[in-house]
Order: sequence, then C-alpha cells, then structure tokens
Amino acid sequence: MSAGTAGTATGEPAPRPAGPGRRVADPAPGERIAALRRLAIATLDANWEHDHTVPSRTLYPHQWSWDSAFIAIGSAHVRPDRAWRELHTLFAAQWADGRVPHIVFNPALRVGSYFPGPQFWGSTAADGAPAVATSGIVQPPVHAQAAWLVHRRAPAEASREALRRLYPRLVAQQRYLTRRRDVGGAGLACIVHPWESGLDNSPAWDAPMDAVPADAAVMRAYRRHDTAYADAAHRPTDLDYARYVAIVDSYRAHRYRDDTLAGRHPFLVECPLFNAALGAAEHALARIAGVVGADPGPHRERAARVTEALVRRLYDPDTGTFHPRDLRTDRLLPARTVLGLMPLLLPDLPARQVEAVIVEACSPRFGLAARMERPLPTHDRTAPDFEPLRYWRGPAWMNTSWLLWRGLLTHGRRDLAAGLRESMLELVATGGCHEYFHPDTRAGLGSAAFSWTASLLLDTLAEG
Ligand code: 2M8
Repeated sequence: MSAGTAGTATGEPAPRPAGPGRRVADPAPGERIAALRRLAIATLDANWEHDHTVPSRTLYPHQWSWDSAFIAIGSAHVRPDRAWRELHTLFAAQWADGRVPHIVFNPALRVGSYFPGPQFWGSTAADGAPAVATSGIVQPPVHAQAAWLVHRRAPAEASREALRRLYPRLVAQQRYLTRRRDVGGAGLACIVHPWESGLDNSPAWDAPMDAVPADAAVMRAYRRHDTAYADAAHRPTDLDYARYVAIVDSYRAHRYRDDTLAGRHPFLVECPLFNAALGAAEHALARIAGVVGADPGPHRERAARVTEALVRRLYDPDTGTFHPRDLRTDRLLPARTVLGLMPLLLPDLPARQVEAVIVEACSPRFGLAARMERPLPTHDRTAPDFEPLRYWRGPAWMNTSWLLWRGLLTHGRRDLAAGLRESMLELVATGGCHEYFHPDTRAGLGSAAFSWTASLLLDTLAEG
C-alpha cells in the first residue's frame, strides 16, 4: 500500500498529504522529503490527546512508555512543548519504587477500549502505585536518551527547566531497574514479561514462553481487542496471549513486588535491547547531569558496569552476536533476532563486539548495507521460523531500524548509517506511517497511522 492510499485494515483515518493513490516517494528529492514530513506531522497531530500522544487511535488508545520516548524525539523537531509534555505526563505516573509503567490508562476511555485494561492490571491496589490506573510492568528505558535528544534539538531555558524536573525521576527509574530488577545478581536488569521487551512475540522468547503453563482456551474468558482492528495473522496467537495473561497473573498475585521473583516467576530474562538501553541511559544521564548541575561521574561508572556485564553475560563468541539469557535455565536463547544488534547503542562497547555485531547486521540474516536491497527485518531472514507478516517475528519496524541507525552513528559507521536511513525513508514512502512493514515488499501492516513511525521519521529526516 502506498502512503497516499486511504483503505486501512485498522479502520484508522490515515493522513494522505500526497493525495489519493500517489506514492510519497516523489522523483524530486526536496518534494519527497517535504511530503514525508507533512505525513509525519499529520499523523502525530491526529494522535495527540490533550497531554500525551496515543500510539494508535484504534489499537493502542492509551499512553505507552517507550512509545512516548520515541514520540518525544520526533516531536522535538516540530513541537518541543509537546515533546516535554509527553515525557512529563508519563513520569507523573511513575510508581514510588521508580518503575515507569508500560501503559498509563486514559480514564476517559470506555471499558474494553484495550485489552488488557485497567481492571485486569489492578494497579491501584499495589503499594506505591499512582492514583491513575497503569499497568504493573515496564518497557525498555529509552527515556533519558529521549530527554537528552529533545534538549539537544533546541537547548533553551525551558528545556533546561524540563531536564531539571525530569532528572530525579530518570535517576529513580534507573535505580529501580538496577537494584530491584537485577534478579540474576550479575549487574543486568531482568524483564519479567515479553511485553517488557517491547518486541512482544519475538522468536527470542519462544523457549521461555513454551515453559509457561497456559491453554489458549483461557482466552475464551476474555475479549481480545487487537484482532478487532488488525489481521489476526499479523498479531500474536491466542496461545501467546494466554501466556501473557498467565505471567501477569503471577506478578499481580504478588502485588507487582520484585523481591520474590527469583525461583518462582514464570518469565525471567536478561534482554540485550533492554540492557543496552539501560547503559545508554546512564550515558545520557551523565550529559543531563552536566546541564542540571549534578555529578556525571556516577552515571559514567554505572554505564561502564552495564556494558561490561552485557558483554560478559549476553555476548556469544560462537555466533558473534548478543542473545537474551533465560534466568530460569541460565542459558542463552538461541534465536538470532534484531535484539542482538542493539548493544551498538553503547558508545563504550568494545571494538571486538562492535565489529562482530556489524558483521552480523551485514550478513544475509539482516542485510544491512550502504545500499540496502530490503528493509531491516526484526528476525533472521534465513531462519525457518521467520514470518514476514507476523508482528515482531520478521516484519520491519521503524524503531528497531532507528536504534540501529543511532548505534551506527555512535560508532562512526556513516556509510552503513546512510544506507539504513535511506531504507527507512523508502519504507515510509512506500508503506505510509504504518506500525510495521512487510520485509520484502514494504507494504504497511498493523495500525495505518502509528505515532513512532511518524516521529522517528522526523528525526531521521532531520539528520540527512
Ligand atoms: C505493542 O505491545 C502492546 C502490549 O504492550 C500490544 O501488543 O498490545 C508492542 O509493539 C510494544 O512495543 C508497543 O509499545 C505497544 C504500543 O505501540 O504495542
């Protein structure tokens, strides 16, 4: 589908600045860029909701944690006021222990506008939860990096003030993850649900998910909201959802406490993306500390510790890439997914791992090149379980491409970064501001007006 077409599987009004039936990819480069920019701005405007941006009006009508960070990064290019508002609203729902919930529910929406909703999570009964209903889990901590990028885009007294307000909250978020979530005791944060990775049904989670006792029939007791708006073949299965529900049931039964996770919780994994974000956040906090008059030293020390632990715990010299570690078996999970490339975000990643990850990214598994033939997939293209249409099991996504692009820039690989950037622009020019894309044809999948696709497009366009 082209960016200019209107029909959408999700029934969302997809912005059409290019006019019916026209591709945004215009032969004139200036016009092509202007059309992409208009499309991105129209998408973000349509999804703005008084004090935050919804990822999608239909599929995800509340506020999501890492979506808001990505959205702030792009909004900074057009509406810095909204970028800061986005982050402030999210952090206003931070729990007393420092956790930033992965969903902040909009109380104005009807019951059933999303599954699982506020009643399912029951957050307000947990110690230290905010008054507003939230989920009880987190998402990758990309927020400090977002705050830094928003400030760097337009440094001003207002942004310094925003950083002063956010800094203690960002520090508390890191403290929660490094102290309460270090279940393995080795210096990394552990995720307690696949939703915490952001890559919900990635093949990376197949083995630990297979060990979660659940029956797809459980889902008869619930009404899935996602399959009313998206093709069920492009979403996680009912068995996946039964397991998602079972894992939340277990965490909620212990009122979302983290001190008894070890040995009992059904899903405990150290994820390379999550921990790369954790380390990159300390680097960003060191810079923010410099602006707000705090000491950057402890952030640099913590960043170095995360990088060292990430290499020690999650790098496999045999495959030359990073893998998640299942804490229940103490084994690395074998799938080679895009998660393994994400430690490139760390500026202090040792040269050996930088080179290995770039080799992995440039292999036929992911196809990174200075001139890319196809977009970056989320899973190894050569794997037998690669699925080009199903959510995080193969399709191309803007955020994972953007994170790798930032990592390549961090390590001075401008040639490969330029190739990836061009491929991201081509993705949206062909598929529109969709949630994800077919990794061969670039056809749009999922939500047709997805916020982080729009916002990260704005950021990518700005650094051309
Ligand atoms: C997706 O996850 C939610 C659950 O959190 C869902 O499938 O309902 C993921 O793509 C996640 O990374 C994203 O933050 C969320 C909202 O866009 O949707």
